[in-house]
Amino acid sequence: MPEAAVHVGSGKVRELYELEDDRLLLVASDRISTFDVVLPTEIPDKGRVLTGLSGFWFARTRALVPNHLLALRPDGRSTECRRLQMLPIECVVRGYLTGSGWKDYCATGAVCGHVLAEGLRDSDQLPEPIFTPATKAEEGHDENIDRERAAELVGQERLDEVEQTAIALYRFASQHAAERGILIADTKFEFGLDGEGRLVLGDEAFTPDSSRFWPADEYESGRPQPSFDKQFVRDYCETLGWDKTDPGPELPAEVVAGTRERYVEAFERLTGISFDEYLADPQVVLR
Ligand code: Q0N
Repeated sequence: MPEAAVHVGSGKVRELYELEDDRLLLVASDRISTFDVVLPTEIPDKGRVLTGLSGFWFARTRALVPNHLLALRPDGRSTECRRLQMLPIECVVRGYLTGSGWKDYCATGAVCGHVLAEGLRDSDQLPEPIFTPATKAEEGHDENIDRERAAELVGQERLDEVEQTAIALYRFASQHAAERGILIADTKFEFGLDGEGRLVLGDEAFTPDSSRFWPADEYESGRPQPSFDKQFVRDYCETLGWDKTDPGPELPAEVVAGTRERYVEAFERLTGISFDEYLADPQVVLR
């Protein structure tokens, strides 16, 4: 990256820089967050795992919707992207009832205007995946909104297109993942528009940071599920009596090593490619 690269955005664990010719560089760090707090200890190669997975999915979903990916850099953690005009909503698809969807259902019987059957339990699979948009919060939590509010933000026609596209993406990836022992409970997309007003998938796609991955062999509805990737970190944090406010705790070496292994395992199961091969040449995920 050039020395004086203009920084155009940052997430908790990723950074976005300007490149020439209306391109951006998205760089995934090895930072990890839990309970919404970024921890002081990094997970080696986490950013590479997420970048490789995202590239894998972008390459395989191009027929469903074009995406912003232009190139993966040899470092395995940096993606050159097309600069888009981003839509002002978070596009969430849920195949299972958990997290804020479960909370909203318990309080109202509905999630983002989808009225669901009575008597559903924590982590139940939904009969059909549902599109549950949210606003982009600068600070704190995104707020779930109904489709009426989302249509005010992006227009009804565009919203219909986004909903159809997001559900199709979720169906494709969740089926692929389930065949490999990973349930994708829900996932978040960010879409933008290109210069011709075409819908384009941006950000990252179907990574463990943008989705909830659950180990299929441990799935049991009626209770919260273990996280495929972050469960060691959560379990360790729960032993400390930490109040889950910033700053978070340092992680011991065995928790770091076990967590790195889980990220690499998710990568290898989902892509069918060895992570060492990815490190040697990140392009392997695009073929
Ligand atoms: C953009 N964000 C959201 C990455 C995600 N292709 C793009 N063109 C224009 N803007 C964006 C993208 C993308 N992706 C997306 N902000 C700007 C959040 N960021 C935070 C930093 O890490």
